[in-house]
Amino acid sequence: MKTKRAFFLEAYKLGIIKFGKFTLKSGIESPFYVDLRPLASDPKILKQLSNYLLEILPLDNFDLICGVPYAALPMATAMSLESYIPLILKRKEAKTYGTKKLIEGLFHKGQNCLLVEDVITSGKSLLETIYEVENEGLKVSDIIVVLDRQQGGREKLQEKGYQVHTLFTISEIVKILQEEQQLTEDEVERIHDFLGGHSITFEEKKKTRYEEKLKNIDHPVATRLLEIALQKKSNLIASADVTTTQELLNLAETLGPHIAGLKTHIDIIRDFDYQQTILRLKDIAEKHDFLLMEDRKFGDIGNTQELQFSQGMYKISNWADMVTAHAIGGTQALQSFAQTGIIAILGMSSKSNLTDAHYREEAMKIITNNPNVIGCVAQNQIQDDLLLFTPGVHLTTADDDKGQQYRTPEYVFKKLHTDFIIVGRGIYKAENIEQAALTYKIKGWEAYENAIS
Ligand code: S5P
Repeated sequence: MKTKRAFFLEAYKLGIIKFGKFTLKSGIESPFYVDLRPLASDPKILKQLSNYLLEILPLDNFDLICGVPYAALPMATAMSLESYIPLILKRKEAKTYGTKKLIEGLFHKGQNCLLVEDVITSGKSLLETIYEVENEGLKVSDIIVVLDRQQGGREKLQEKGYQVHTLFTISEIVKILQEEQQLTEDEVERIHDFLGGHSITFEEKKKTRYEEKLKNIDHPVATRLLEIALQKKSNLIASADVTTTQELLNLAETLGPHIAGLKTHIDIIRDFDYQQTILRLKDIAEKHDFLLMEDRKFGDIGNTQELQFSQGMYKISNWADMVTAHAIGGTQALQSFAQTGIIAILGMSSKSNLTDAHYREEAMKIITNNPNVIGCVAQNQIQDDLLLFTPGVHLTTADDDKGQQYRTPEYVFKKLHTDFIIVGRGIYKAENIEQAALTYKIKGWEAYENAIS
């Protein structure tokens, strides 16, 4: 069996939990909405689910299985099929004719019946079912629940002496989704406030305008980048992941008028030559007024980084306006880049990366210590006195087959409050690269304007 986490992520794709603003039956506004019924529409998932549920139960204790109508009925049926424990069926209302039975199937008094429930909130509907099942002379000792919304139901039932087993709690799920970068920190905070019984607001904080950022950030490179963005109405940084000097220069020349910056991986250029590659690139950058970001992602001790930055054939220190660097080497290591603007790698866009919340928190302490760090590469909101650069942006959000995860410009400006989008294949792999760059420029700017208003 796959891990519980992998199973959840697959099931999540069926749309069983939604995040946003929902009014519950009780009138309360909730930041999430759970409906596990779609699980039954995917036989493979339903079968797997029943096995996960059976795994956590003391199966020898039960003579019968009964689902709380309706959502848990298919789950109870699947569990019965997998475990050979006989199923009984509880009606929502007793028949008004014939036997007037409330419970259907074969059973006799004194048997112990396992109850199955999809979601437990206050526990009220479960208590009703328990009462009705017990009324037929059956015994209920255990209840299995797929998802505990953590709103007191479980405790209430346990106080009454019932053993409640749960496969997932909402906190567990929120943690998984946060780690998978499916939820923003704002959303997570709101959910925790809600679960903690605190009042919540759904107003999203507006993104800070570039003009405001200009006032808060005083590094000359950051200032320049923001000025270019405002003047060109472009927050686009094109990622030039091409492998020849000619392709690199062509991209720079064609995209130049539409971009605020060009991001290079200079070590992938096969025919690199300082004169031919760098001096010409520099000229184009000057002509079209964009900045150069060398995405070297430094990650060594200070002395080595200093050498990698200024020596060798690339001589990055001579030409890059900005460089990317990991904070992993610590505070002093991050001081290797003189006055060049540092973009610290805080969070990565690739699947199963190690930049979790703890890593980011520790990295942030190192980053904020360094006056040359002008911003971060990240997939979450960051503080306002830094610029946020977000790669993994594409208009269609299907991931690639090497772990890259994509989001739309709309999403990253609205949810992450990004300042600059970094787009690679969405542009340089397009049939018409200039048209593609223009599209990303316009979409990026529209998304920015929507996020600030
Ligand atoms: O977390 C990251 C950090 C970076 S800098 N994820 C990324 O994808 N990048 C870089 O952004 C990556 O090295 C590549 O150059 C670019 C994304 O390219 P795309 O083709 O997937 O848009």
